[in-house]
Amino acid sequence: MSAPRLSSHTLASLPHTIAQPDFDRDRLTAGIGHLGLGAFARAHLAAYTEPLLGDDPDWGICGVSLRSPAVRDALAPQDYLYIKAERDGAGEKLRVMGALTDALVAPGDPAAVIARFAQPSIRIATISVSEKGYHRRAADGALDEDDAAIRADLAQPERPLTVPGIIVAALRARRTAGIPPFTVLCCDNLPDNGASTRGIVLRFAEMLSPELARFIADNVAFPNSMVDRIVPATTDDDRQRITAAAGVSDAASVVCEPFSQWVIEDHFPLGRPTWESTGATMVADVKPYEIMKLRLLNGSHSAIAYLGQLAGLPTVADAIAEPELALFVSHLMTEAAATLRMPAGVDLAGYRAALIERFRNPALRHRTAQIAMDGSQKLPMRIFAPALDLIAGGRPAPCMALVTAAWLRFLQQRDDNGSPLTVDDPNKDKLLQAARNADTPRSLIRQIFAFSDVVPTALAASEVFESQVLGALTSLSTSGARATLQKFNHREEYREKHNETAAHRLPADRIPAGSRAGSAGAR
Ligand code: CS2
Repeated sequence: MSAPRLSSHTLASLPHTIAQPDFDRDRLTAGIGHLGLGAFARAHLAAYTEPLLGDDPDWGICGVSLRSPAVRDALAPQDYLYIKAERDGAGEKLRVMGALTDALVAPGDPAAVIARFAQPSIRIATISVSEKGYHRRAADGALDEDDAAIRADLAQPERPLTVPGIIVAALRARRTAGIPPFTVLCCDNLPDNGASTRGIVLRFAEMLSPELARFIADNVAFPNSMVDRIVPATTDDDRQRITAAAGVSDAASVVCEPFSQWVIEDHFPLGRPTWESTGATMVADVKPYEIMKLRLLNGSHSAIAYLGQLAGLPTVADAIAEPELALFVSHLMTEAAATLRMPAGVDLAGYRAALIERFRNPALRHRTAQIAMDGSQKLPMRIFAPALDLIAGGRPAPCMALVTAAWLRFLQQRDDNGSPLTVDDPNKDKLLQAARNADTPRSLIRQIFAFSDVVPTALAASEVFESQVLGALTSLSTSGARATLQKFNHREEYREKHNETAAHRLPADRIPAGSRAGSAGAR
């Protein structure tokens, strides 16, 4: 017999071991409009907000899907309830989440999204749409004005489907109605993510009306934030396991690690939930934390993803269990750490060690193929930016070069056993065309490095970097990922550096305040 569906009506039948919303959901109003209702927001933003709703029911979340109705269709019959499963080697903790008030789908009815975001009760517009959802030129962060979706929104600004299109239309509607603008809070892995979002929104607005752009520039806050929680795509196995434990079926479950972190610049003119009381850290300057996370966590993730894909390793945990790959990640972190300037009080050595433990989480099936997606959007900030910092400072960047080479090799769509690999990337057509045209490793590098929207021209022009990438790519092509890592890790310079980790310890003794395992929304 199939299990009944999770909903307000079936909540009472759940085992007591599964936590439930402890506030009156009928009193909720949406104070947050969220663009991008994927698993990440349901496991992160919602987890930090949920515990506050008993005291302050005005901060419910109205979610908007920007592409398909699938998540709305999964949530609507469940009264927008879903189960969050935090998992690690010690076990699994389930919690029914009740912070969502409703969900809209932009492609079905963009006008409804604008109308909703124009309501005075919405005071913050949060966004998690992944890197490609901003339609930015990855190498310099500017709005990609030639992007087809951006052009379509500029042609029909009252029916927008992109992030800048929706934000600008909603801000315009509020202004016309005399309602003060909401704060825009980016929750994606972009450097200076608030400022980046502001740049994109302003450029979009400017192309419609310079006067509107000036209004936004003068009146809308775009605080920066650093978000962190590993949330792999939910699998059928996850759903079956959760159904078996809960006795109800849930088409919108999310599975995540216990760890989470949120560092937020405290600039919310219309107010905000007291996120600091659920574990977020409010600071004046988020940038060092963002760069640390992008270069250490996400940079390592991309390394694991491409090398793992080449070596036939399906998950992050499989990959990090390979000693040579783990050693390489440690070298990569050392190289990246040399580009960071952290405030006193941040223990980078502790942060790095915690990352390796998180990558080892045996209870998450975080697929290397998932992280390998959208490389042209991710590598610029994770790998190319630190590489450029190093090269510009006259230092070599051999680990960054090796990750770049692994990505180029991945674009050839064969792993080390000759099995096919799938490239999923908004720039896929031109990247794969270039990869097919290239008949030597050098020509592959040159063709991809010629895309100035992806690879910063200053990095592409570096002979030192090109020759490091060439060495690594030649080795990956002839000997495969494992042999390349083996050779690379045991180079003289690394043998000398093995005992040097203490040199990267900065003044204090803690991971940045606010980072903690398992507390967000876990009560
Ligand atoms: C990952 C991130 O898929 C990816 O590119 O690197 O989604 C990563 O899991 C999160 O940023 C962790 O906070």
